[in-house]
Parts: sequence; structure tokens; C-alpha cells
Amino acid sequence: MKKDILPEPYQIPKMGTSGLRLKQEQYNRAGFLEQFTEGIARYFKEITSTTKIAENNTHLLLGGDPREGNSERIKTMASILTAHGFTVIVPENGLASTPAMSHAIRHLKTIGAIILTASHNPFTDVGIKINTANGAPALTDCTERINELQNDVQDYLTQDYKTALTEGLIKTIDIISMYADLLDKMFSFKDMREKIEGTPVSAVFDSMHGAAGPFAREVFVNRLGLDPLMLREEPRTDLGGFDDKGEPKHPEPDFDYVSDLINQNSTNQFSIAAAWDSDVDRRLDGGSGFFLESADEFAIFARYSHLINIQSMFNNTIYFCRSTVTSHAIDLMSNELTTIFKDKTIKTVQTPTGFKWIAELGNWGVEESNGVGNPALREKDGIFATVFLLKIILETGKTPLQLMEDIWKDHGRVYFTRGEVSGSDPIEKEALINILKEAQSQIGNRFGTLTLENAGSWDYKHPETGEIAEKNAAYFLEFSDGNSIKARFSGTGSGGYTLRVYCSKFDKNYSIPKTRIVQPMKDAFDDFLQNGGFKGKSEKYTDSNQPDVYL
Ligand code: G16
Repeated sequence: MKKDILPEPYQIPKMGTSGLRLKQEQYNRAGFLEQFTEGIARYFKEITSTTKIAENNTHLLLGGDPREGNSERIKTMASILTAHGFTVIVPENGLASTPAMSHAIRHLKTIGAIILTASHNPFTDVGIKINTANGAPALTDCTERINELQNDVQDYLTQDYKTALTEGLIKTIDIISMYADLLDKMFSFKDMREKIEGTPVSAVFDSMHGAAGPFAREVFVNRLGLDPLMLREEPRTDLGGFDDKGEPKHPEPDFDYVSDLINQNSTNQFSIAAAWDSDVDRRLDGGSGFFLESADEFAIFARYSHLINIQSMFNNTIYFCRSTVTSHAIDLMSNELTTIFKDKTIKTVQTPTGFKWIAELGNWGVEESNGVGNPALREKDGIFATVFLLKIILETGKTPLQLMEDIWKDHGRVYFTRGEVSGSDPIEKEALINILKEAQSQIGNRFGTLTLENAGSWDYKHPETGEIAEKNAAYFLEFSDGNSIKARFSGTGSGGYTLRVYCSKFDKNYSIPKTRIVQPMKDAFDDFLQNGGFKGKSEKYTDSNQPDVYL
């Protein structure tokens, strides 16, 4: 073991929505990762020095997606963590999904995990995030303390990686089997397999060259006996490389990035179709020519939640959460949920963006960014969602569209899309903030074909403590005729700014072409920005490449 001095320590930025995401070249600066890790090691030492946080108080998980540099980063980080006396548990080949790490924390009773992933961002970005002993993403008090400690670091402890390995301070686990066992408990793979043998199911899955491939193969092929068409199965350091325009590909299960999957699904030959992002917490699910938005799929999951064996994990109060910018499809189900869970109190809760807010409450939750989570582990979970959809298809014999239409017929539909206004100029960003802050002064004015009726910003009041836990989590603009827009700045980018714009409108009639509903909101928002003196416009809406079944 030795102590190395950092000649010029860095000012390390605070973690954002989900860890610290920076460009490769920023993370790769000499000594940066060492300083970053030393701060994390000091934090875990600090919290465990006086208290037993977990049964294995000195064990930490370390792993992540396959992106460039992560294998080397794991070695560097393990050398520092073991020098501090931690036992480091690394999944085979360092490859892990975020939900599998969340499960492993609680299964192995470690004090937490360090997860190396920039999620849906291209391989040119690097991300590192922390999950704590309860399996959930670290809350702000933890990440802020880590940041303080990181920025205090002048030197760091380290040791030879091979020596740590030989001394048994670095252990390897089969996280894929561990995770598949959890899903087996939740869904009874034996029952599912028997049904699949009775009525063969055709499937197409897109792993986007992230961490999903080996997890999907174990779950769907080895355990469930499917013979799916596997697209982009192999984990790759470049997560699929570059697109036709020379831009690095986004391993994001969004309609913009899964054209092969869309084409395959549109042949109507696949009962189930799915894609997952690089760390497998986001999903896009569908089948038989249709895709489900995450909030809509969550409504289906809520209706069929009795099919999943995790009831014992519920407290008397069951939270069904959504981030405030997500479609309110689940809110429409409140009465139905009260009937399903007769002896429980059901609360539908809105949280800020960031799954940590949902995980903290127990975890039936959904985010518009394609994440759905359940109470068995404290993260959103892509493969869980796809297995659950498959289970429902097997039990009901219905297609995803039929399942969806059943719900829309009963409760109506929330038409939803998300777009973005992005740029690199901080002055422009400031201008945008001011326009949004001053939106109230525009009430009564007409933008496009809509009138602004109300505007403001939304603060998150914690449902248990009643305290304001996050101020100004989103701006809202309520227009005439139930047209609603929310906006917030993305917290996962690695440069410039991205204002996310969320449009939603409820209608009892579910079969209207989506564009007809969302276009007036897009136009009104652009008009609103231009009226405020902002030159740019919103673009990259998620419905742009979304196949619509009602044309
Ligand atoms: C992360 C968080 C999610 C959140 C998303 C928002 O996702 O874990 O809970 O919804 O960020 O992203 P943005 O701030 O860019 O809108 P992930 O999958 O990137 O870890």
C-alpha cells in the first residue's frame, strides 16, 4: 500500500440527477479518477466508522456498463478502495446493469455500490454513480458530502491491483444469475416456461450493445426457453460506434435510436419487442406492431400487479409514483387500485425527476424517460418490465395494444410527448430561465392556437415528512382546453444545456392520431419562447419517430 500525492487537485463538480457525467477526456485527466475515488472511500469510511450500516460493513460493489475505459477504471478504483480496507465485489468482466447492482447490494448486504455508467449517453461520455445500503440511488445529502470530501483530497491511498486480487480483497460474483434468480422468484419462471412451451412466443430484443445482452440471454433464452431475434446483443466498448452523420450512437431505447426494432415490430410477427439502454434501467416495450409509452405500461402493470410475487414487500401504504413531468396515466387508475388493494392505503405521488425520489418511497414508480420500477429492488429496471409484460401477455392472451386499449376504454388516455431545446451558450440558458420564471406575466395571452391560463413552478412536498424536499422541480404552463406543458433542465448531460419540454393532454377518446393532439402544444410553446425573445425552438420530440396505430 502507498500514498500518492495529487500535484494539482481538481475542483470536482457535484453529482447531478444520476451521478457525475463528464466527457471521456475529463474523466481521463491524470489523477482525476483517483481523487474522485479517494473521496468516495473517505465517505464510506466516515459513515461506517461508528455505525454498522450493513451486515457486510466493509464490502462495496463495483461494476458497470461496457463503455470505453470502464474495465481500467474498475482496476484503478478497486486498488484505492482495497487500500482503504474495503472488500470490493466485482461482477464477472466488470459488467453489470444498474438494477442488478441495486439487487446485489441488498442480497449481499453491502454498504453500497459504485456504478460506472453514463446510461443512455454515448460512449464518449463517462458516468459514475453511487447507490447506498438500501439499494437506492444516493440522495443529495450523501452526494454532497462525497463532493466535499472529494474536493478536500490532496493525496490518495492505493495498492497494486494484482496483490489485492491475490489477497482476496477483490471478489468476483455472477451477478447475472443472482439477478435472474430474483426475477424467477417474482414471476415463477417455471410457470412462464410451461406456458411458452404450450404456445410458442416470438420475440425481438435490442440490447443496443450495452450491458443488456448477457442478462437478456440468461433470462429469456436460458431460463424462459424463448428463441428471440437478438439485435445488438454483444456488449461493446463503443456501444455501437457512430451513426451515418459521424455522431456517436445513443444507447437509449427511444424511438429515435431503435429503427431496426421498430421495423421488426412493424412486421407484426413478434408477440413481444423490447430495447434497453446501456445500463439496462430504461426500457421500450411492445409487440404485435405496437409500442407502449412507459407511463401507459405502468398503468397496465398496476392493473396486473397481483401477477407478481412481491406483495409481501408492501407496507400498509402503497405508493404508485411518477415524476411530475411524466404523463398522469397512473393517477386515472386511483379508484381501480383501491379496489385491487382492498386492505391497503393507495397513494399516487408526484416526485421530482430522478429515480432516487421514487426509490426512497418504496418504488412502484415510473418516469417518462422510459424507466419503470417495482418494490423488489430500488431502481428502475428494463428487463423486469419486459418480463412482466411477457407474463401479462401469457396470462391474458392479449397483445400489448389490446391490454392498453382495455385501460384507455376504462379511464381515457393521456397523450404525451417530450422534446428539447438545447444549446451551449450559458447566456441563452439564462434567458430561457427568465422566460419560464416570468411566465405568469403572460397569463391570458394567446400562443399559437392556445391561451395561457396558469403558470408557475412546482415544489416537491415529501409525502411522509410534509417538508419541501425539492424546490422548483419543474416549470408548468397550463393552456386552454386541458393542454399542459412542463419544462425542466436535463441533469444527465455532459456539456451545454438541454431544456426538456413535456406536453400532455387527456382525452376520453383514445384513438385520435397523436400528432393532432400534441402539435398545438409544440406550436404554443415555440410561440411562447419567441414572444419572450428567445430565438431557438423545441425539437427532437419523442413522438417524431413513434409509430402511431391510429392514423
Ligand atoms: C437518470 C435518472 C432518471 C431520470 C433521468 C432524467 O436516468 O436515473 O431517474 O429520469 O436521469 O434525465 P434528464 O435529467 O436528462 O432528463 P439514467 O437512465 O440516465 O440514469
